[in-house]
Amino acid sequence: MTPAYHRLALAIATALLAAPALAAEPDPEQKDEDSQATLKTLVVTAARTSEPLTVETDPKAPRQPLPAHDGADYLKTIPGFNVIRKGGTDGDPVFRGMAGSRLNILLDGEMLFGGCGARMDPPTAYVFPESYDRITVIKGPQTVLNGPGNSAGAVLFERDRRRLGEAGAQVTASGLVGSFDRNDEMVDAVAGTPEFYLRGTGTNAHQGDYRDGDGEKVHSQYNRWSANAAVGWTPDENTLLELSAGHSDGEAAYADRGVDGSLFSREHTSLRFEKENLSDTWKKIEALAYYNYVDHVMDNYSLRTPTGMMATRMAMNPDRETMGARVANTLLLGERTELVVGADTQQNQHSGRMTMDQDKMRYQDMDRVDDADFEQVGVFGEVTNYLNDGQRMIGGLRHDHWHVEDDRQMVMLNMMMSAPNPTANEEREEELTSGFLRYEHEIGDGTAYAGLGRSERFPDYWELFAKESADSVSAFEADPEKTSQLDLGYLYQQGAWTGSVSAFYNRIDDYLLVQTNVLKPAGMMGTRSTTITRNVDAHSWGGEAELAYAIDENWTADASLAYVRGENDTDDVALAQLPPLETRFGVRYDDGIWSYGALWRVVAEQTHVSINQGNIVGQDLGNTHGFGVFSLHAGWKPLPALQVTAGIDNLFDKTYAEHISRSGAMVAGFDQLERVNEPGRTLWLKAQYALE
Ligand SMILES: [Cu+2]
Repeated sequence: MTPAYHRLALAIATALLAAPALAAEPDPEQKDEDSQATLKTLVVTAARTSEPLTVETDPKAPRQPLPAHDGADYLKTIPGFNVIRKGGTDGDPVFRGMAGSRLNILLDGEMLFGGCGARMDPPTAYVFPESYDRITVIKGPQTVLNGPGNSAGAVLFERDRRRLGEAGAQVTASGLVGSFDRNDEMVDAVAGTPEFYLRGTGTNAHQGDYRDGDGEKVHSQYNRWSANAAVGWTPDENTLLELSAGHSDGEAAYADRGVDGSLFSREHTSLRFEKENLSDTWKKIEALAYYNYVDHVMDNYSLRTPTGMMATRMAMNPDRETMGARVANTLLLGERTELVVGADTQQNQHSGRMTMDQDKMRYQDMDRVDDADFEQVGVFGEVTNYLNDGQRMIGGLRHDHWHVEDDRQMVMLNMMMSAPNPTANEEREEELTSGFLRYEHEIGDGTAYAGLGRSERFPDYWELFAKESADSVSAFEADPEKTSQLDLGYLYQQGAWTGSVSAFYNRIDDYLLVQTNVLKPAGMMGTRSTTITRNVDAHSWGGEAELAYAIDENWTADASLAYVRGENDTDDVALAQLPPLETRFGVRYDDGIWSYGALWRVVAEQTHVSINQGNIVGQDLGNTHGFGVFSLHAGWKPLPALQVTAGIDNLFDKTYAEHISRSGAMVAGFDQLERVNEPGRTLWLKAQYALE
């Protein structure tokens, strides 16, 4: 579907779905409650920790700074998160300095892996946040319910599903305009009866090339759209069966490399079944089966002009097909003990094809060649035991079986050279165990917790297939990474004060380090430079702290801090790609109708670096200076269901780059940047409407 066609389809869908909504007679009490739930926070500047290790945030709420319409940028308002910037969108989320598959990203329970060997499409590149109802972050290896390997944490993008109280419809719509030709549109509509519902969601987002504080243009334009439909059957209060399907696509310019993304297509289908209160003991069963297909094209001609060494039109077209399923049962074992027990599995197949001259040989006419096949089956159990009203013990254990096949006959050493794959057709199996135990205690007006967790993470596609090893052109034999972590924290709420501290210390055995600019002998050619994966031992520690104070009924002040420090113990150097100390100060006025506020984000210098070392997304480039960014926002809520917000991000037009962002590439028509700079002064205006 072309974007124009898509926008038309979106407009028609809105009109059709809005019609019954206007006719439906809403229950005034319910309306009020729901509208408040939908449009509660005016502008999110720092999402708060709600319970031990958990941060929940509403993706439909406006946030500052204005995020790109993708999953990674929305996480930036959560202390501890950073994004490795590559261009205008599709950045990689990093939590406490941990990137890639150290952070499990689940889309309504589905596992999704990008196709790009050069990591242009992290899972969050396929997320359209406003089409979800909730983003939840669970810090640390302190749950086993959300798939294998979440050593740094899990991020859940979720939609609410509930039985409609009466026949009718609910529509939420929003529109946003901003600097650099930015415009976003979203509509999310549910219509039905108590027995059946139909939900349709559509999003569209566009941004032109932004300018940094110096007025320098950054190659960063993008277009993204998504369409989702779900049909649900809810025969009674306790039962839900839903079939959903969706398609999304986009294109994005990259400032950090020689190609852009001209296709980010995702097609998915899922079937889910949920039943509650099956018996006094069996409280719930959830079952999910899903299919995800990701098709990605990167080229040097769709969004730029091929020049220099790469003057021919080149394209690469990887894809990945993922199928998965999950079942979980919640059992009440006695009055004080709850057990969640289940299993999950996923299988994914990756393939690729490429052309060095699209004019002579189109990639579309070539066969796709399989290179990697992953299979994982896991079983898990998590117990919560309420010792008494103020004390809980929570523990979990999971076991994963992995089977991976190396389908590559040849390994590409660079665009021109390839070598026979020494691990061609090899298979490997791995049995991995993860678990945790946590104690939570309510003391006075607060909750304290301490947890010990261990996560065994199987290497991902990028570590295993997209890199070489130190002594071979294949890294297929890299060892799994083992993280042992202590999590400590305290949440506090009394009178006008709210606060929390989450701290961690970990030891990581066989940390999968990715190192660039490694020289290897190349026969007649002398040496060549390559990127390798190797296992090292490491440790890291740090945490986040948040404090908010309600000055009076309308005024609130808040502050947050995030810090992480780590060492690569094998090489006795800094653990690379760690963001520097970051603080945020906010002040806000909100009388229910009018609101305004300010955000001052201050980031320290970072000198604790290891050049050329890092993760599957980025490597350290060197030290960075600190910076401060000041932003203002305002909101108006004339009706419970209507809200208009606006903001000026980076008011003083500061030129700066995040420490972990990628280095700038040579792009014809653009100045090369040392790092991909963040946008300069950005104005935005957003309107949201919730109709029942
Ligand atoms: Cu790519």
